[in-house]
Amino acid sequence: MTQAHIAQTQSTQAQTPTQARWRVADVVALYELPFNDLLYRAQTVHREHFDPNTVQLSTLLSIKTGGCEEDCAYCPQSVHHDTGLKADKLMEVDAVLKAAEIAKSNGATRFCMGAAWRNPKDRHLEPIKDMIRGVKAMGLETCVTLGMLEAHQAEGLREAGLDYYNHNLDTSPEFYGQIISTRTYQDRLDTLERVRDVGINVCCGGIVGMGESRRERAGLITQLANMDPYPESVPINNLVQVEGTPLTGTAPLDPFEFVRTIAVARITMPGAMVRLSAGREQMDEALQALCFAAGANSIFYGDQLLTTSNPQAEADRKLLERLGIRAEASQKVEEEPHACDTKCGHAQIN
Ligand code: SAM
Ligand code: DTB
Ligand code: SF4
Repeated sequence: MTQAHIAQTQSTQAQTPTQARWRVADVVALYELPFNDLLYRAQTVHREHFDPNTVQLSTLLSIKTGGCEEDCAYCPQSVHHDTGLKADKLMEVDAVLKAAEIAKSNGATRFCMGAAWRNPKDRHLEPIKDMIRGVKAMGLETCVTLGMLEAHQAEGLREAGLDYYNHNLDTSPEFYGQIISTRTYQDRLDTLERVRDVGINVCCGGIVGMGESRRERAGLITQLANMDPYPESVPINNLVQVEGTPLTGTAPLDPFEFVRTIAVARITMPGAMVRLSAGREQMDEALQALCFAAGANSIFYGDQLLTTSNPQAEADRKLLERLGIRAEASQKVEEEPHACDTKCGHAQIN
């Protein structure tokens, strides 16, 4: 692909994001640009769509940890791997809301709740809907990731006011079989379609550093960018190697290749939140700064991801300050009760 073609495809994408289709070769061509050219393009696109000096702080909470029957090779929560992780049952609503209050008081504006399930049971969704209503009433953006969903379950989450559903493609269709055998790529696409159909924002990304090739990384980005429309939110995780998982010992990804992945995600999905997700604790500050320069505009904030650790909140605040990056401002919450059908007395969010 020529430079002009890249520019043209990019501008078409910016105007009509649901129509432009990317070929894997186009995305590989972006990866192959000289590093500075790639960053320049990503920065240009980023500035057209976002304030480049604002980053969203998102706090993650594992509301149901471990004991998952899926065999995802990267995941410490799978029963197929002996990682020594203790399985817990679903957290109580009050405990989750307390954690969200703390996240908010620390400056987070988004709260993501994750459960180690292949799919949720209907009876699990009732307390989860209360969690969503409660977190939303605090003025926090809500996201949950619970595994595969049926249509009526997606509808229930939408009724509870869920802002985003996270469900990752994780990698390219070609590499996928080496990572997960217990559910198919199509299963994931089906869940994403159900989420999209009910009008919940789609949060969908993947993991790099699992031993995939550059073409396979480009294959993941191509799949994401060609969704119609592309996801509103794209988490890019760098594999966190956990002892006992089959991927422990995988050769770490070249850090610049990680930055390139962020940049390519930004260029191909210009209006998406590109989230610098798992793996940040293993990155030094200069590398994280490059990720922001490449168009990442959200991080997980707080000392814990789901089961693994994340940089200390204080260290993150200092890093952002040194870079002149502001945290996204929180939403205003009015004092009057909203029309919650549980008569819970939650405040109304503007
Ligand atoms: N069980 C649900 C599912 O798989 O959709 C939700 C939770 S799952 C832990 C959410 C995502 O976390 C996975 O899709 C994967 O992208 C990411 N993840 C899990 N373990 C990881 C690891 N060790 N390193 C990086 N990302 C990881
Ligand atoms: C996503 O893409 N990354 C987050 C979130 N979505 C749920 C999860 C990262 C998990 C990292 C490994 C762990 O802490 O267990
Ligand atoms: Fe289960 Fe999700 Fe972990 Fe896969 S990634 S093993 S589905 S918790």
